[in-house]
Amino acid sequence: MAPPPRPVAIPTGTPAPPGEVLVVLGAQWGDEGKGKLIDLLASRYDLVARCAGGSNAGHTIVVDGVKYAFHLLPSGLLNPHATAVIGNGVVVHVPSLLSELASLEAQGIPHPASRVRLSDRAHLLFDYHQVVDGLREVERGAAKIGTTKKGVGPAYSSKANRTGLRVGDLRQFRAFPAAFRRSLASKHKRFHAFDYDVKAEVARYYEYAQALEPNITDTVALMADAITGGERAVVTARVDGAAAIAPSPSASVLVEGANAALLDVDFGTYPYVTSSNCTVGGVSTGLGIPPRHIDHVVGIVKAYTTRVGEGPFPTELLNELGERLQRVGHEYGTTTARPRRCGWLDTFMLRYTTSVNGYTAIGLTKLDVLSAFETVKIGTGYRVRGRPCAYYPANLETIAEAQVVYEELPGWQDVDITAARTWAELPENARKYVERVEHLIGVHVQWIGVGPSRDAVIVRN
Ligand code: 2SA
Ligand code: GDP
Ligand code: MG
Repeated sequence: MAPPPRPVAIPTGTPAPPGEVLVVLGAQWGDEGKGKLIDLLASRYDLVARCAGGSNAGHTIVVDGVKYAFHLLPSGLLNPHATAVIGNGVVVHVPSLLSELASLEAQGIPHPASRVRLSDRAHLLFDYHQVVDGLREVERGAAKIGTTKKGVGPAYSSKANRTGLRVGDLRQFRAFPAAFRRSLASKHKRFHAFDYDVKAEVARYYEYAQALEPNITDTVALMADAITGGERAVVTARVDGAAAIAPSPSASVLVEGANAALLDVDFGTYPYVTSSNCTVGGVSTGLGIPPRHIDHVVGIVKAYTTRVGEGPFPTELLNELGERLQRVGHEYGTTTARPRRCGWLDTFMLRYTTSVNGYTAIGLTKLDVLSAFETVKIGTGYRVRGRPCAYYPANLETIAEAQVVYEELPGWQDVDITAARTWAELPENARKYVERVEHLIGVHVQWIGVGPSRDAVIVRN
């Protein structure tokens, strides 16, 4: 049993000190409500950054009744003073990026395009990657993964195969058409020459190259200046023997995880995962931030569990209770509008993702949705063939056959908690649920979401 958590409060009102790095990560199978908490915290940070994934991600933020949907851009862009960074670990579908920027501009977000810095090392995700994503799913048949068909898997394949093109390649456009044809050729060979208008695609990319030129940056250098600016200046001073060198400007950084721990290509329920590292390691590989500079890791946990796509889900409720969670929680994909599978909270799984990500605090979201139940259950462990599992199993068949051990707690049925803004305003049974969850995970719950809007949150220090 984990010891009771020791609160480590992250200040919320004051600006973050220069050089501070805070990471927000999904702790389950995604759609935990990361976007909303990121929006809440973003006003403290100078840089808001994405480190992994692509436009498969979907974050919804509601401000004054207006909905904003983010896919490829960091949700922190809603903070009008923030600069958004798309790191080298992201796979970038340029038309999606441009249309997302145009929608945000149309919704009145101040000059979003001029606030984006796009890594020259990030890989390009082309339309043909999306075509291949669909073809691969068809080929898998009953064993399909249930991808978003946004081309994310095939784009990371091109990267790992070393046939990919990077954002920086747009800058040497003379070499681009041949490299593009070479990259496409391997997919064409594999999938028997699907229809593709190469000439038109190359012409479009010529236009994109002009449009994006002001945004393309060495974001590794940008991060180094932001985080270790002062330190680097001291080292340079020693090397040069110069007496005084002005330190490079430091800035604070909020890193936004996309997708979630159980969708991580290494730690998730492989092969029913996405193709990137959406756990804390992806922050270092996807932005060039050294691990020792990460100050806070906030895990976002939905008060129950959801999953989109295929794969095992031990606490899934394939009954009226699951349908109720889906209906009350409006559990439909932000990117594809697919219904999300629903079930009780699984703290055995959360202890596993805590061990991988090392959360320093937790944001527990959608507690209001549980007001629809007379009693609420928490999965606390798995038993396989009568024996308790000590660690989260790697093997999918083992996860699929696991019997979940549950605790049942009295609920706070029909008490509307959406107007609560303090801990004391929550019904006693809701407080007991939160306390039990934090005890089982072993990490302090600092934020509690009680509704979709920006202000519907209780901050506990
Ligand atoms: P992919 O497209 O290759 O990354 O799909 C692989 C698996 O990862 C899951 N996945 C997601 N799960 C939850 N939310 C995601 N984003 C959207 C949202 C999803 C949507 O915010 O609602 O709109 O459907 C997301 N993106 C990828 C996916 O379901 C596969 O299981
Ligand atoms: P993300 O991918 O983790 O950013 O999450 P999504 O945006 O895909 O899905 C979370 C959904 O829950 C969004 O529609 C949010 O507006 C909504 N949401 C976030 N926090 C809360 C909450 O505390 N209560 C309720 N009822 N909805 C919430
Ligand atoms: Mg989402």
